[in-house]
Amino acid sequence: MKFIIVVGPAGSGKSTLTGELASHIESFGPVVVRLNFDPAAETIPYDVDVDARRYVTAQEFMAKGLGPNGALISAVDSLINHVFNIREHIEDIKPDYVIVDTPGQMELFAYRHGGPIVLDALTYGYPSLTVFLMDPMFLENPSSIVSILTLASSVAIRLRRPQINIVSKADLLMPEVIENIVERLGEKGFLESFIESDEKIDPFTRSLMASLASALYESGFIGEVIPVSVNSPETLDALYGKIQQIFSGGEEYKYYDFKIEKS
Ligand SMILES: Nc1nc2c(ncn2[C@@H]2O[C@H](COP(=O)(O)OP(=O)(O)O)[C@@H](O)[C@H]2O)c(=O)[nH]1
Ligand SMILES: [Mg+2]
Repeated sequence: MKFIIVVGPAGSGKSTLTGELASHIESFGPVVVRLNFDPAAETIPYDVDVDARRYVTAQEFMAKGLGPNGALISAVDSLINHVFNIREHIEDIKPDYVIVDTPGQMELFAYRHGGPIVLDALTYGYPSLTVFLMDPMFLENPSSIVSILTLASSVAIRLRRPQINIVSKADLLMPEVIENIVERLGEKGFLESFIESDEKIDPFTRSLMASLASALYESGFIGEVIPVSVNSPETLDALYGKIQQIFSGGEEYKYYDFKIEKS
């Protein structure tokens, strides 16, 4: 059993990808559990196999007087009391993969303690990796790219798992943007020269961005970024291939160093 943890900002396409990737993997034979791990989810675009809301809902905490954000944080924290039962439920199904659909409030995973602790308890003893979704709107300019990659790196630091960074909803991107930006993000010096080309950035911000970009590249964090659209089986296949490649590495698996060698 292997866990694929789907993380990304609200609306980035996590739930849609959970459903479509599960069906895509199942078409090759493996058994996949779709785990809704969002206690505040209202509508879910796939048939949930195991649902955290059976144990905890954000609504319960709102009924006690918390606002929506506080209620979600408390609900995720209190999932720790139910993780054992959720694991038992999953283990009964004996899946090959579990796809974990998480809430979009990034503070849960990038800054707070509760998110990583609950995910560690959920996946304890099993291989797991993170798929981080970046919405196409974050590719519009160098500032957005550097800031979403920095957020992605915060998640990697907190979740401490191999991480695949993808651009979701790739069908919404012009082919030129995929070819000239997305597919080149992992090339040495690409992001720095992209930052350099934006004349509207003041020198201080430019220097900070260039330093971040270079650190993220040198550490291996900005490597291949995979464009994925749920409307394109080829892109789902590319993602599934990367997932299999990481899991097949066993103890030696790469964390995220997928640097692109320029040919
Ligand atoms: N065009 C397009 N839209 C998508 C894709 N994936 C998700 N969406 C849309 O993006 C919106 C947010 O998706 P959702 O899965 O609910 O995002 P979540 O909040 O991260 O779980 C929905 O309207 C989806 O239909 C995709 O690959 N292509
Ligand atoms: Mg969702």
